[in-house]
Amino acid sequence: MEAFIEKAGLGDILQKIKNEERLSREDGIRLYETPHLLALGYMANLVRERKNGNNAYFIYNQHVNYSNVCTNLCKFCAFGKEKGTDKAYEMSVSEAVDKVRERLGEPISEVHIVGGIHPDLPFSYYTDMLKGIKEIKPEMHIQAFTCVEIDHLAKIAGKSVKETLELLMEAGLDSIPGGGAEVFSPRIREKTCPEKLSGEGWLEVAKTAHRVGLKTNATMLYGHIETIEERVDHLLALREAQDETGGFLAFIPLSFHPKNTEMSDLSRTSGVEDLKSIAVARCFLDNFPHIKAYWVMIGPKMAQIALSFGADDVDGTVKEEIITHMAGAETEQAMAIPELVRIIKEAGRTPIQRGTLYDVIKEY
Ligand code: V47
Repeated sequence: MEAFIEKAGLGDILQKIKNEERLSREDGIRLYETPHLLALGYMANLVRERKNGNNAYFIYNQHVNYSNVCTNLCKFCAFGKEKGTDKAYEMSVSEAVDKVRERLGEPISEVHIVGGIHPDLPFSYYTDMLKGIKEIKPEMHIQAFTCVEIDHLAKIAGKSVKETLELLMEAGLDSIPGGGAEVFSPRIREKTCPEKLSGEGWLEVAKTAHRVGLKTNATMLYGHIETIEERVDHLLALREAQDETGGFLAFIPLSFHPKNTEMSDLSRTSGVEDLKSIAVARCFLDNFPHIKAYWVMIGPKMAQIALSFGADDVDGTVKEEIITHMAGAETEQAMAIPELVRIIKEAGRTPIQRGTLYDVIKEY
């Protein structure tokens, strides 16, 4: 394989990876551009096994999308709806808490809560939801509100982001999911989500969260109108932020789903693009402990193969995924643990059921 990588013109990058040297922006671009998928995968796997051995993580989690009402109405999103329109919905605090109550009998360790940028729900709605969940299940880890939502919550609370995060933590917030990052490039944001918090703003919220002791994830929405350079710049910005704070747990590339969006003329991402996004991220983000292949977006079969291309996590049981399914995902809305264990074992990896912070709950 190493002779093959040499022949593919990537020998210098292989050397850097073996020596644990940091890749440059130019290296990142070359990795995205290479047609030699196996060469890229081999290098990503070296990093993956160095960092995570043969472990492949999953989590017993549940998603709750409390409302799709959104003032941002991003062009790539099929989930967000204007308030008062046909398909707009919002749960009351007790309806959101009931979503957790309905499944109290299951050993779910994490609830993942996100919604749109709602124009008039008060700050107390969010803190009451967190408190309500902790009241009925104190041990539940609450991973909630993207950096974009946190920025909005600070505005409605009339407080700084730091103070807002502290209030949310007091109410029960344990960590922050990686959504809303999209592509940090101002060009892409201007064209696809002009109303949304800027890339710089997103990174500032994430770093503030890290400084008050919250772990967060990071994502990148790929496969629409972004260039390879813009993808690498996104990874660079994340790597720099991680150097500063060390608070990111996992990076999750999100494959663009065009159906029912204003960008529905675009195609779905290909398998090669999906694997490249995982593998380049694994090679480039040398300071991120985990790379997640989100089976809901790329399908369980691709997530399984991704475990040999840099990924060490496939997300989890999920249940009731809405955001990707509104945009045409054909995957299931949930996966049971025996199925997650089976696909991981068949990939030759050791299935580890984890908690949110990658604490080991059970090895299979
Ligand atoms: O914030 C929106 C993206 C995100 C589309 O942190 C779309 O562990 C594809 O962030 N096609 C929500 N993507 C999902 C997300 C996530 C999922 C799983 C785990 C974690 C984690 C985070 O999905 C949104 C947005 O960036 N998105 N529309 C679309 N049409």
